[in-house]
Amino acid sequence: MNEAIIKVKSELGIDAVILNSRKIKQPGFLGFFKKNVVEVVAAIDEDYKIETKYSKKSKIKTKLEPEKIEKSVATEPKKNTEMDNKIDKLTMLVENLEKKISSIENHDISEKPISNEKIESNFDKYIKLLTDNDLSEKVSTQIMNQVNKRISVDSNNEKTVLNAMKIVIKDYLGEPDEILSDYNEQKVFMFVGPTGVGKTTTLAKLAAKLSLRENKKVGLITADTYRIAAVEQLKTYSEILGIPLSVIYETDEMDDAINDFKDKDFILVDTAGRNYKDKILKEELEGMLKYIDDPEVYLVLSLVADYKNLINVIKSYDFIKNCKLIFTKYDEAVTFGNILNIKMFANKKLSYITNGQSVPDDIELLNIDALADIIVGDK
Ligand SMILES: Nc1nc2c(ncn2[C@@H]2O[C@H](COP(=O)(O)OP(=O)(O)O)[C@@H](O)[C@H]2O)c(=O)[nH]1
Ligand SMILES: [Mg+2]
Repeated sequence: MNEAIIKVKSELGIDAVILNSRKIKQPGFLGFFKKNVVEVVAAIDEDYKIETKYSKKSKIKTKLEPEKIEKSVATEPKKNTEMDNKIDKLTMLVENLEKKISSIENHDISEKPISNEKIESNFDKYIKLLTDNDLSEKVSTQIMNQVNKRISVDSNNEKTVLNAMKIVIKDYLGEPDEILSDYNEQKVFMFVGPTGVGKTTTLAKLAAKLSLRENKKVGLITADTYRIAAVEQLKTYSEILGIPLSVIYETDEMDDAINDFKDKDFILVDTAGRNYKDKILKEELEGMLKYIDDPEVYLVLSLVADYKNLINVIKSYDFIKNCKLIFTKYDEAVTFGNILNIKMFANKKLSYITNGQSVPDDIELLNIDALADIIVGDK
């Protein structure tokens, strides 16, 4: 029975449910060599999106010739009704299954059959594939646990495993959010993030998209007055694009600036880079946000930054609820695992990726299919 349960687990995953089990007497020569065979019917409810060989509801029958049959399972209480009998058996099977799973999870190798060792070493192989692309250990393990629940991670089905990995990754990334041009009311977008990540450049790219490509009336506001060059930079874009720019020096000037742009479909607000550890950052951004109805905030992050740095940035901006993430400098980055690491850590929606300095061309909506391919090394 133990062997049958392990086989069920390795074929259908730990979510498999035992539907029925029975002992079958095998015919033998004059009653000799008769062996007890155990038949276990198990099923897994596949409401998950992954398409595997066990998609939909699938059942397998496992026949084994066990050397030992546990007494409790083998002895059938005679007085119970058939239903009670089945419930008792089922309870024992579930307990048994739980014991097996916990021994496997506790890496108790002595109890593991060969096939599970194989799964284990393959598991490590795929984890390494993911961590090589800078996915964190935690996220990589999470992905492989999801995969392992659906399909058996053995060496014969690498293509299937990679596909399942991609599906789990895409699921975790989620569909990216596009700046929509079909709002009924005026919409204000605010760009926040550390110094030098590309906020101003990204804002200019999106302003160009909305005004030149979609013929929307756009106004620009900048609150980044700490450097003359920063104002000049946006002023230049505003002149080239023919879009008005309003400069504010104090947070409460936001009110007037927004009112002056009553006729605009969209207002894009640039903010100061500032050291993200700076306490004034929160005061300043909150001070401006309170004048904006239903603002849409984009937190701009550079793909060149390392994981720890990105985590710190996310933490220092966590007072802004519902912001979306834009990743810049795709063209300069070597690995892209951080997009998923940060997505999982921050639980914010992804949106655009920028891939160069050219305004307005070097920006596109994140392609989760392409990213999933890259993360599993299937470029
Ligand atoms: N390679 C590369 N450079 C970028 C990208 N986006 C912005 N930059 C450059 O990064 C630098 C800082 O950009 P800026 O928009 O001023 O950053 P801000 O301080 O966040 O406003 C500039 O030299 C930009 O041209 C990108 O996607 N790729
Ligand atoms: Mg700037």
